[in-house]
Amino acid sequence: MALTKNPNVLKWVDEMIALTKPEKVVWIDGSKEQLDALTDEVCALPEGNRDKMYRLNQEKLPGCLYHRTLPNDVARVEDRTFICTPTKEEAGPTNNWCDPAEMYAKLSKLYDGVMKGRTMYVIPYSMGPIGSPLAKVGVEITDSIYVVLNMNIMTRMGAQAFENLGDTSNDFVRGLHSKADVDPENRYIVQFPQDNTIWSINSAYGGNVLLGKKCFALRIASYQGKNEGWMAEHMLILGVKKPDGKVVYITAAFPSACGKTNLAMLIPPKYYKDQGYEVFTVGDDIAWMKPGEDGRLYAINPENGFFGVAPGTNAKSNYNALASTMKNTIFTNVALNNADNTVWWEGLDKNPPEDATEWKGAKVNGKEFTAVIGADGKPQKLAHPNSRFTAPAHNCPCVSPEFDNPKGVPVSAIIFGGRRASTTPLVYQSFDWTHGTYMGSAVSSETTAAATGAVGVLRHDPMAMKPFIGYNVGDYWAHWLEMGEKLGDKAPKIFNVNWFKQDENGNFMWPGFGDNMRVLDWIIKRCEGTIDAEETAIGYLPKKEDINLTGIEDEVTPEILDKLLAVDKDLWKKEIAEMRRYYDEDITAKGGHVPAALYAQLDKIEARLNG
Ligand code: GTP
Ligand code: SPV
Ligand code: MN
Repeated sequence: MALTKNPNVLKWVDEMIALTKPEKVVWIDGSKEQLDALTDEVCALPEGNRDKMYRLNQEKLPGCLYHRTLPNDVARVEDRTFICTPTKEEAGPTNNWCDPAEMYAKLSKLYDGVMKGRTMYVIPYSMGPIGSPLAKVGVEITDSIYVVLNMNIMTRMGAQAFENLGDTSNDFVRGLHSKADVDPENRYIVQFPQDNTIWSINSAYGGNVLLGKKCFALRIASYQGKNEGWMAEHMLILGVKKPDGKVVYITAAFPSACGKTNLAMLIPPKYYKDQGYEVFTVGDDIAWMKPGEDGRLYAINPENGFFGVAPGTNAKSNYNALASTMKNTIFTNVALNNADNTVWWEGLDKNPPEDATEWKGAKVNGKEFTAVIGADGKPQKLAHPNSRFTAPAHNCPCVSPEFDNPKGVPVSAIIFGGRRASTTPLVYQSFDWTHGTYMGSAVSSETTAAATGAVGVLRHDPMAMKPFIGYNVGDYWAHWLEMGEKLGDKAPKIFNVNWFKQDENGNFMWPGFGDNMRVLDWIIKRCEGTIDAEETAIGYLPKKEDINLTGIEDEVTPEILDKLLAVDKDLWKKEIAEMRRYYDEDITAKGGHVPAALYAQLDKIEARLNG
């Protein structure tokens, strides 16, 4: 039975039924009874069925489920992701583009009758706290129970979202998903920003199919934000409570699998804990930000859960993330420990289970399996490098008391970062918002397993949004500049960090994880204006003595700190030359609208480096 009287929703659902021709239509109200029944159904599927999910050890991991996707369907597919705007220029040079009419026609053929013999689930959901002026409603149609159960964790799902939409509004995002035959040759992840519409077909994994996440909350929302005066960003949101009781909120944009979840849930080192510092998580992946009544920038996390990278997560690296996965969590493409029906992944501990099922489904002796060198020259892996947990945010021991605050939290600092083996120092601050916008445009990072394709290749990833900007990248930068003008002297300060700088032997020089608190400490003091800095050609750098190393003096010697904070002029001249080439060739020459103010920043940095 339809859960809404809203004629816009009903008309669209009818059209999608006519197109996909499901045997049955189920409206997802979000009730426990309904979700339990769907869980029973999907776990009862026969072994070998590709939709099958498994209940894990219900004593050790109550409410937890396990699923494996097909080996060709384990990450976002950027080469099959499209922004379909009326003109190619509106999509700009960072996106694949296709004419909307052409794409609708092509995909309609693939969707025609695709749900014959299947059940269609209609999922109403809210991105952002119900009732928040910053929240938005979406409806996802899918033929996958796995999607329903994940959306239940990742969003505020169910009938309440329709209450928020009301009986007449047409302001909701229409998402159509079918796993179809999970055929990689016909896999498409398509956004139509002008129509508030997303069509996804032939995948059953993560950001390709949980349409509230990257497709809506970044690609569609970035376009909405430009038109409506707010920002949708690939950023974590955290709060640092200081000994004086004040909480400072910081957002940070790092590319996929570059440390957002880890930073968002950071546990301060002993030195800081002893003084009373605490960190609270508001979000680990996406921030929606809008100026508030007091003129400051406020951020909400549109999501309600964490779709986090499993490998590398352990009690030491990210205790809070691990604790978040102990109940009501869905694990995807990790390994099974068959001895007790629990999960395992590389980096959880040093003991791969002997009786294991690896991520592709083969039963193996985990110890022997991981001792064999694979085709990539590295030990074989039991869990896929992009295996993930889907965990409710309220499971997190350090979830912020402001998590559901409809107003959001006021942002004092914005951080950019990426994986850079060289050149980029541990931390530096922009001279002002415009320079900070330049810094964001200049983010580049070594690629990770979060998207298909080569790993470890340096690529430009402006604002960590390369795969997620739903319109012309130059117009997006112009929007950043406009937001800065609007915020004026209330704008957050902008910083850049690099946890991944390497020594001559390829080892990370900075311990990272909890010790990143030491860098946040410097950032907070800079925001409060209580500390000086070195003015360099690229921005403000910390004075050596201002990075607190109490407790890690042996690990981070003065020589290492020198290297971490070094600004090598020759490398930076190359960096700036590459940025000019990027603006000229990759962006401007391809219709990318680079704002003059950003070219002017390039000129200024160049002049400072040569001066
Ligand atoms: P997405 O969910 O894909 O957007 O990723 P994310 O940005 O949330 O990345 P996440 O926090 O899951 O980290 C991914 C990988 O980076 C993990 O393997 C971590 O172990 C590693 N990592 C995170 N923080 C640090 C750090 O401070 N130093 C080092 N060396 N590695 C880190
Ligand atoms: C990312 O790749 O940045 C993710 C995972 O957060 S996914 O939801 O698959 O996009
Ligand atoms: Mn992400």
